[in-house]
Amino acid sequence: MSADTEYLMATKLAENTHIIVGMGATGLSCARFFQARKIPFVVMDTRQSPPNVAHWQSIFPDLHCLCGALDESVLLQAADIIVSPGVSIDEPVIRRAMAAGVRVRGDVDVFREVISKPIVAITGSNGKSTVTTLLGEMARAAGWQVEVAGNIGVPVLDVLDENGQENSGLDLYVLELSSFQLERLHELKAEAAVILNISADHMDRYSDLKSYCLAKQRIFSGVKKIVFNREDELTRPEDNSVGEVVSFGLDLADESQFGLVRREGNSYLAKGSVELLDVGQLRLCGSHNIANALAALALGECVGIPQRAMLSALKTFTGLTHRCQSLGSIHGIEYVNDSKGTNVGATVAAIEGLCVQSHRKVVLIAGGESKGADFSPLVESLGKHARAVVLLGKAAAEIAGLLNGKIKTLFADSMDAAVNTAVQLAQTGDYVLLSPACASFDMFSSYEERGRIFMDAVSRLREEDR
Ligand code: UMA
Ligand code: ADP
Repeated sequence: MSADTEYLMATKLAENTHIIVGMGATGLSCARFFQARKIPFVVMDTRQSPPNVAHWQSIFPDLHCLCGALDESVLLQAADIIVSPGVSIDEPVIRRAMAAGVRVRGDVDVFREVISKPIVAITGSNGKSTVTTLLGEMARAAGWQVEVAGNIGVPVLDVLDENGQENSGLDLYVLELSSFQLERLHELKAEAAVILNISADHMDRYSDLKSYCLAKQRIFSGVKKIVFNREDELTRPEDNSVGEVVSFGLDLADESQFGLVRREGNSYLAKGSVELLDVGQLRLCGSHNIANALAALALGECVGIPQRAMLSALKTFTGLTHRCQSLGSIHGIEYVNDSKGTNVGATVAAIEGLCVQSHRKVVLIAGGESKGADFSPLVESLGKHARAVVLLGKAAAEIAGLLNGKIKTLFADSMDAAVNTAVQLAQTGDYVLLSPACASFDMFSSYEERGRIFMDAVSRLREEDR
């Protein structure tokens, strides 16, 4: 038993002590916030040796932390338990604390309580970071002061000042929220919110798609204006009585809704039949990104960002690294890094976004940690567009089993080997696409590292060619 465990088990927690569960980025932002506001806290982590204890101790020398299995007797003494997204609130000890009347919530709830400026909230299975960043750029193009935070990598409490207060000059928060963050959120009261799309993800954390959708729907709690994807029923608000509603989709839209107008072989982003921007002027690629652009336009309009600024941002926004990022061509084969394709829906969108209009073929590099996914939609899409598939990581055998010899399939034990194999299989005009449909943690520290290793391998191919 560690000294801290003894201390905490022997001592009654001081009144109003908050417990932070999780020593990741979220936990750290909560600790900084409580310290700034002089609120007593202790921290717990279910891991025996969380990676950054020393870093915490350097910031909070008097820190009390408890690592390993969560201690119910300590949890029951808390004024409030703030649970990081990586820990399920369905953990039996956490459920029992809730049943005993202890408030259990997430960092976004704490944040909501102390801020007053408008929030635009974005969730969905895919496209969240793209739309969040794009909307932030649109607001900046209009000269607004905006904070972009949430699942995108900046914990929401980290955008407050050193006293844990809101910046008074701010115009808008743009928040990317995951199902993990939403499931423990009480009332967000966003000015505008969207569920971009739903496809199965995190099925190792949810009992079924319904409970995953229910978590996503919480984004609409107390919202003023809702944006939904009219081509995806699961993105509609379940509660019909909620605020104003506007939709987006890749079809021709009714008046006041966002869609596409097709005229003389060109497509235009449009509101109803009013053309706003030639799709050819977008720097983003793939039809899924056209949907992302329309969603951002709809959200921006909900909060009053001037249209001219939004269109100007759309013309310059090149997208985020590791998301359908073209690395250029070598001998007529185009290399695309979509390492952020971490679920089946994302990879299907990447393949279809690249191949449907262009009629080009793809050699896909996929595989990794499956998160309990059903790969059958991927197999269907590969049937239409794949030249070959190169598989790596834990899910490789499962995906190969489903492909069942219908498409040429090879295995690789490293990213370098996967790229070298893909080059051999690709023909002029093809894409070599890294879009794993899986998380990266079985072989890499993150999707970023996986993407960087892919990019390095492609750079080496280019150098060898010189
Ligand atoms: N963990 C434990 N025990 C604990 C605490 C954490 O085992 O007590 C593990 C988790 O299972 C996870 C890891 O530690 O494997 C990190 O979890 P965390 O909750 O400490 O994560 P943070 O560092 O706080 O980062 C979280 C989000 N992480 C997760 O949801 C897993 C980050 O999203 C987010 O950017 C950050 O808060 C700021 O809001 C990452 C993510 O992977 C990018 N999100 C998922 C996704 O996009 O699919 C939902
Ligand atoms: P998220 O933050 O939800 O993971 P990103 O914007 O980071 O979303 O994109 C991740 C991946 O999801 C991309 O690499 C692409 O493969 C896919 N994607 C992006 N936008 C969409 C969309 N609107 N529909 C389906 N898939 C998408």
